Amino acid sequence: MTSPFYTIIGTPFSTFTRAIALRLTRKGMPFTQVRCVPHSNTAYDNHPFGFLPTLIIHGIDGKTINLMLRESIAIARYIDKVAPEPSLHISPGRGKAIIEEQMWEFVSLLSRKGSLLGKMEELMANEGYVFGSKLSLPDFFLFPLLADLKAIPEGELLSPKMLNCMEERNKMEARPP
Ligand SMILES: N[C@@H](CCC(=O)N[C@@H](CS)C(=O)NCC(=O)O)C(=O)O
Repeated sequence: MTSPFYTIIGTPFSTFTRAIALRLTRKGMPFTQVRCVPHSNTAYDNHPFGFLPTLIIHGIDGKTINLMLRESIAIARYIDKVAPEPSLHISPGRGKAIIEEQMWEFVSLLSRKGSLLGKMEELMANEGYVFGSKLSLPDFFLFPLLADLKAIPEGELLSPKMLNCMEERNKMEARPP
């Protein structure tokens, strides 16, 4: 058996790490995970600020490289490049999306101020997923955040739209990629 080509550095409790792990799983890309908390020695060994996650790409074009890739958006873009299918990009003209860049815009805003869920909600469609009735990349960033909130008392304040989004996520996890 060949070893997985990728390693994720980060505890599964990290929302950003979970977003990336979910994405790799959805794309059928095997990986190993080194569990560590932010600002631990392992985190600093792999990230200049000691943040999570880092994706270690062990090989490219048959050459061993062990490249460390940081920043969830950069990692998500790399995953999409090497595994374009199943596509998780939004389709302009379908659902709420007009141009594809809105997908990266949503993820970037969420990464900076994910706590302002009310504001994020204003950008979302009304049919289950972030951009409409089709699962797309931003959902992978939103779901771990909602799951964390659901687990604490503040979760009671989640709006019907966000709860619906959680519901869709549960359905997604119940079916194969
Ligand atoms: N911009 C980074 C943010 C990652 C991030 O904030 N990760 C959290 C863990 S979920 C972290 O390491 N926080 C440490 C800190 O803020 O000091 C990314 O997109 O990967």
